[in-house]
Amino acid sequence: MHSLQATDPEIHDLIRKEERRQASTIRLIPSENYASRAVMEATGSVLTNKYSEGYAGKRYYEGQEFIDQIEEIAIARAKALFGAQHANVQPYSGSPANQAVYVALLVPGDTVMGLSLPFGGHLTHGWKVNFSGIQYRAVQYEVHPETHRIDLDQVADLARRERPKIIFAGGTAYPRIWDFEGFGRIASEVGAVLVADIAHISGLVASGVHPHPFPHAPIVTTTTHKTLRGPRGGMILSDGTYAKQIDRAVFPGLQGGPHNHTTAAIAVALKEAATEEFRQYSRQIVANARALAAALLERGFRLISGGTDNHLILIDVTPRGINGKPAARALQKAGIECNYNTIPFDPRKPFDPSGLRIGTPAITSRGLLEGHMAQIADWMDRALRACEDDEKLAAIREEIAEFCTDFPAPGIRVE
Ligand code: DSN
Repeated sequence: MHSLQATDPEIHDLIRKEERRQASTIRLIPSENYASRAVMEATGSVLTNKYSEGYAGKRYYEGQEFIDQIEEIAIARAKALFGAQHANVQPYSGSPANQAVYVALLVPGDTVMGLSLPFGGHLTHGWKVNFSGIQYRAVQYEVHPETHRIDLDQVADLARRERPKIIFAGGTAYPRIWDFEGFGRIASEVGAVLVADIAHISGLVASGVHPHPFPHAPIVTTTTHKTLRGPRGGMILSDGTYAKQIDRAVFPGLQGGPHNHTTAAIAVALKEAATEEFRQYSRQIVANARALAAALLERGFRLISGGTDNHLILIDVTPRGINGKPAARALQKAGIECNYNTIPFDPRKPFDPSGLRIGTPAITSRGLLEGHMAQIADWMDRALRACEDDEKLAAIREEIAEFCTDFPAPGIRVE
């Protein structure tokens, strides 16, 4: 990054520091990953210079001969990887992708249904402070009070009572399999459109490690940077039924020019995700999460729903005499990055909740295997026992930095 260094040493140095931070810590935030060098090269290309409002063959600016090809390649790869009839690769990220679905299918005031945010849903599935809960009539399902799993009977009762036009299946802190087939049956019964938001699990779905939302959900939304390991972006995939409405909602309904550099990087990530190597990576994410969950249980951690089927684990840390926020801070000091999170029926506030959310996509990208998970659980256990002791936390951080040198982070060249 010589040009950046010469033009803006301040920003250059901060990026270098962030690079070293990402390389020398154990990153357990389940929505984060390490994009490949190839993905980042596409993101950092001249495509950022170009405006392309519209869609291939129908743009409002000249000079689209290469941009059109790039977007068409991204669309073709998305359709092939997910078995979709239609793909829109222009949404700027997951929230705009979901917003486009609202604009495509609903008018303000219509009823939508989704998993409540504090129970593991997403802001855009009808949470009260989000556009989805402000402009639409949102009804929210929760998880079962004992199993902490989604209870399809409860979902069906709510859907029959409230008759939503859209039902969202998907979330950000749900460690179990989504039964898209079961959701599809409920949606059909009440005349709702099922939207599967697979942002967290799209890499797992693409690899066949998590059940597929097609044909149960006609519309599937996703980000591209989580388990899919692409650039920060979004996509809407569908069975084609609502293709025109979706395209119109993204542009001109909500967005202007697509981020062509992101579109190209999405195309690269989709090519990477279509390989056997990526399928193996996805299987390893889940194997690592299961091994990490088992190692945490052995050390007395309380896991929501008792474990995991996917890439993430939700921990109630309060039985250890600590809350989520100070626990996340202590782990951060020890070189383990995660986020504090609400747990189902959390008696505490979202900004100071009872839980921690962790996951294995990023560490699996570095090549960590099941055998390494006991070590991570051990560091977490030690860090939470020593949460007031900065010296002990710093010592763990050093051990972790040393450990990380054996597992180079994809996309990062640390000098
Ligand atoms: N911010 C994402 C996550 O961390 O799960 C959801 O949008």
